[in-house]
Amino acid sequence: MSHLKLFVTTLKWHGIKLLEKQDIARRVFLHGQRYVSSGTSEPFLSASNSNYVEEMYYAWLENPKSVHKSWDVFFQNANSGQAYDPHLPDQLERKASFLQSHGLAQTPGKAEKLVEDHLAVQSLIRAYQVSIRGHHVAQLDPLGILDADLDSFVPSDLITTIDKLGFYGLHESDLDKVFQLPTTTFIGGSENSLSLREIIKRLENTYCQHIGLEFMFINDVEQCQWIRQKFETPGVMKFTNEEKRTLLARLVRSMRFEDFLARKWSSEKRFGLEGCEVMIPALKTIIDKSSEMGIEYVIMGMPHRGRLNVLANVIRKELEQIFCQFDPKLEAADEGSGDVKYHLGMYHERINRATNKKITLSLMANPSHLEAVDPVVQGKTKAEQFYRGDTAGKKVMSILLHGDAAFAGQGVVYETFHLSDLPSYTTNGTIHVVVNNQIGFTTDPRMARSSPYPTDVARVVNAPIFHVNADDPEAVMYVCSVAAEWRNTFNKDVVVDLVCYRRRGHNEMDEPMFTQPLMYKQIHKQVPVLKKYADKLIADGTVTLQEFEEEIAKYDRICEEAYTRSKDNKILHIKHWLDSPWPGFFNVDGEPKSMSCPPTGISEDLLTHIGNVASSVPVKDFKIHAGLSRILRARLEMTKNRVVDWALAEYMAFGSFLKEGIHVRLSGQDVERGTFSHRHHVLHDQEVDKRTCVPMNHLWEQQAPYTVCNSSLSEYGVLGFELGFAMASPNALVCWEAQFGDFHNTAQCIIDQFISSGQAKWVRHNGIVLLLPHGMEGMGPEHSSARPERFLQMSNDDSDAYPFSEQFEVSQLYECNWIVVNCSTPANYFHVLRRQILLPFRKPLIILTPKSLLRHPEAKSSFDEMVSGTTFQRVIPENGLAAHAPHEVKRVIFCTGKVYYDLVKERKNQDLEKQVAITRLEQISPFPFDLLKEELEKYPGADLVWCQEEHKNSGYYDYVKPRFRTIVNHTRPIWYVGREPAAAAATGNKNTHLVSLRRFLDTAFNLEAFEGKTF
Ligand SMILES: Cc1ncc(C[n+]2csc(CCOP(=O)(O)OP(=O)(O)O)c2C)c(N)n1
Ligand SMILES: [Mg+2]
Repeated sequence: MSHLKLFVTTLKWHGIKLLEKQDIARRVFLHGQRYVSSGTSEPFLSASNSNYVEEMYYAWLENPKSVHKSWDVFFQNANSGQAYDPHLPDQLERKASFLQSHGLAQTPGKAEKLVEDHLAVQSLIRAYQVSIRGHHVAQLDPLGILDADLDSFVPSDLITTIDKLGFYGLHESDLDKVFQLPTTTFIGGSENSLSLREIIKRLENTYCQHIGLEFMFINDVEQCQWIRQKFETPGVMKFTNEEKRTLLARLVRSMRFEDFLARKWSSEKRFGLEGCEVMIPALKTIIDKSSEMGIEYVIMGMPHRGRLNVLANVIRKELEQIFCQFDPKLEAADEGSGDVKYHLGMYHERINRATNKKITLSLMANPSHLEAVDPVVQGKTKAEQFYRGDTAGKKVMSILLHGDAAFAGQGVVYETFHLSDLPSYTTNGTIHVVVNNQIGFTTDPRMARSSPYPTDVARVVNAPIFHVNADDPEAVMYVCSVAAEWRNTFNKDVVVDLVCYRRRGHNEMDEPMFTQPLMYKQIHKQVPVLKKYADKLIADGTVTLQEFEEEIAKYDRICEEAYTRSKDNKILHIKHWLDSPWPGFFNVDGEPKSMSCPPTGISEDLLTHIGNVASSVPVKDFKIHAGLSRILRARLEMTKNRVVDWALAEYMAFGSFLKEGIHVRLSGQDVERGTFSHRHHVLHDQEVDKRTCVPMNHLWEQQAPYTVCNSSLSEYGVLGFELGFAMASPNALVCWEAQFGDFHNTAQCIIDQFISSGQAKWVRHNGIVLLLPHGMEGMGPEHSSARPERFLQMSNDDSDAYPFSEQFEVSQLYECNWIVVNCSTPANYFHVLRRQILLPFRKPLIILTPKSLLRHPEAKSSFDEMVSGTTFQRVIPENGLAAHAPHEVKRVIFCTGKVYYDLVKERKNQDLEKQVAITRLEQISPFPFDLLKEELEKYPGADLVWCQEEHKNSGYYDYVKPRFRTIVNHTRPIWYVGREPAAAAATGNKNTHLVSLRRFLDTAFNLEAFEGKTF
């Protein structure tokens, strides 16, 4: 407003007399997107039909680039408060003389009033449109007791009563005056002008009824215009009788399903949807509309509320499968923990009745942890798009459902939104549906968030937000269909906020009156939406009472019949609830096709070829940095010498997969170069901005694609995303790398709830690889430990038993929940990556990766260790002098990872190579009982030591100790050598670090250290 006033004042001040009514009509208020198309090409003083300051000003406000540069400069000056900028009067004077020379000078008072009135009307229109305006007074709450935005304030510039006209300098007498409408509104439909009375009426209709729109923060004129057109155009919300009847039938299903469950299992938790039954037709509308526009696959993620209803009435899971879940005697057919019924996923292909097209629907299984599934859904969606070549998201899309409290409170929502527009993470628009029942468990919104709406987080990505009163089913359907169109048109996220209520307590056992007495008094009086809508349709003759009752009876019958059938179901097959089947990967019973793994080595030719490409710049006229040239030369040299370092070993593994048609994706913070500047998978032209080259994608003419992508600075969101990506196909190696291993703890929920336990809960395999840089190198409490102890503690292999079987190595991997490795050689890193795909099943793989070893001269491997026939070594036994005379060996030190190199050096320094054997544990979990047993038995006279550089209460000790003791049948001790227990993962003092290293190395080679000690 202040800017407008400034312009009006300034115009007056210079005595500009302009614009008679007809000219305004003709020249100024022509409809269409004039300022976008012509405003950009017409300079400040030559505009013939865009010479209206205010309109340009609005256009400029929305997008400075949409107006000519001269306007831009003009408004910038004005906007920065330079009302008396010497240039401003000049410009206006020049403009005035232009207008006069074009015969636009008019009687002063009249013209000024006219301009002011038109400006006022435009301001008024904008006030309704702009965020925190119209939706502020919209009647969004079906209960009518709370303001959906936690604010009872009505903006003073909204005309909700006629006396507010004064705010704009308008009077009641102006109400019947006709005003030209600006191009930024569509309330006129085909008319260009309307009376002020009609303008207000239509604005209130659009913005202040059951739909509240937030979109004016979007700085894209086209998108704003699109939304205005969709909602402002008179008569847009008309439904045919057929559509109304379908809507009613869907509401019947939604409501009667909940009623049925309540009747049959009145004391069972189900997190009913009562109070938001409209969600079912809402989702169906989104799906119908999207299917109509070409979508073939919809992937959904949702919390507890209404989940069973979605399974029954959206995905169309057989009702008996749902009902039998309520039987406490149902036996589980599958191994693992299983999960409660409102967490299970589902995958279903069917014909969409509205469009007669095939559609696949998948609801992802999820844990209780609210919103954790969001990035997982996005990752899976991205993968499904990727494998279909659906780069624009026209075939596959995701829908995410949220609770109001969780949407506002959980940070992963924000992290997920920030992935939405990143090239390697975008799903080309997600439709978010919020079940905004204005409560979270027992907590009031006023205590649950600091933002006006639960949906404000979506504003960070400029997603439009459509609030809608859930007791107005037609408004909801309209909003949902616009949301689907929006996604299809702009491929951006959109939020539908279903403002509703929760008819019962948090779950069916809860008493809500303890904490929300007034709200629930109102809720108890609330007429169910189905009744309200049915009454309306019966009253207007769309359906008869009899038809309505028949619809209800029909669905009730369907439920009853399914209920009877459900009693025959005695066994629960969680496999029937898989959200991501992998056709052809397992045998018909869902079991692995074998229990063996072929050797993981590759031919020498392949190694050489990959090494050569990894050392080259495979595109012409591409100038790389001199430092990088040196690195590539060193790679070439290594390839010639048939050796690899860590980075080259990784190259070999990834490259070999690409040849075999296995897609490889590496994601995480700064992974393209590598945190430690060792990887360099993306080359950057030093002379052409943003020109890059990924040599890995130039290995063969026919190869699978390699995706390497720096992620946003998120762990929870990005790891969840990659986990979801890995779910889509078993034929891909999907790796997530933490910047430093310890940062994985901000993604702990994904690790605990999905990666560690996902298969046990949901019989769903996942082969994701976590690369966690780890090592105690004096870098301080952080940047040191990837916390291997946490992964090991969650490993499910039994410390007290090792069931040997024929194919122990592979079957042990099959039984475990994940694999934890710490490789000490590049070759072994290569093999473990290769094994990940060559196994006949998928398991998450946690790799503790090195930092200083990346450049350690000893940490290199020969091609001999990687060629065909070679395999991953779970244990690398001592093979030096000690191994040749094992009976003389006094001590065997078992260790893992980098400390091996410190130990070998120290042993040499102390000349103890005959007395001390050092054996490396490369696969820590599942524990290689078989190999270690052999190794232990080889040195009968030696004492056994576990040495680690981590503190005693961290690292591996607590995991390996009971397992070693099991192997020796508790007859021999396994002594600990390493750092003392500590609260912080590492010291921040370099000297303390070195002193403690010295101390434990001394103990490791002090052959009397444990003499006389008992265990
Ligand atoms: C991360 C997480 N924290 C806490 C909980 C416990 N919890 C379960 S439901 C719930 C309230 C959810 O409120 P809202 O998101 O509004 O969904 P509603 O139940 O109202 O549909 C809470 C706090 C949880 N499941 N997940
Ligand atoms: Mg809620």
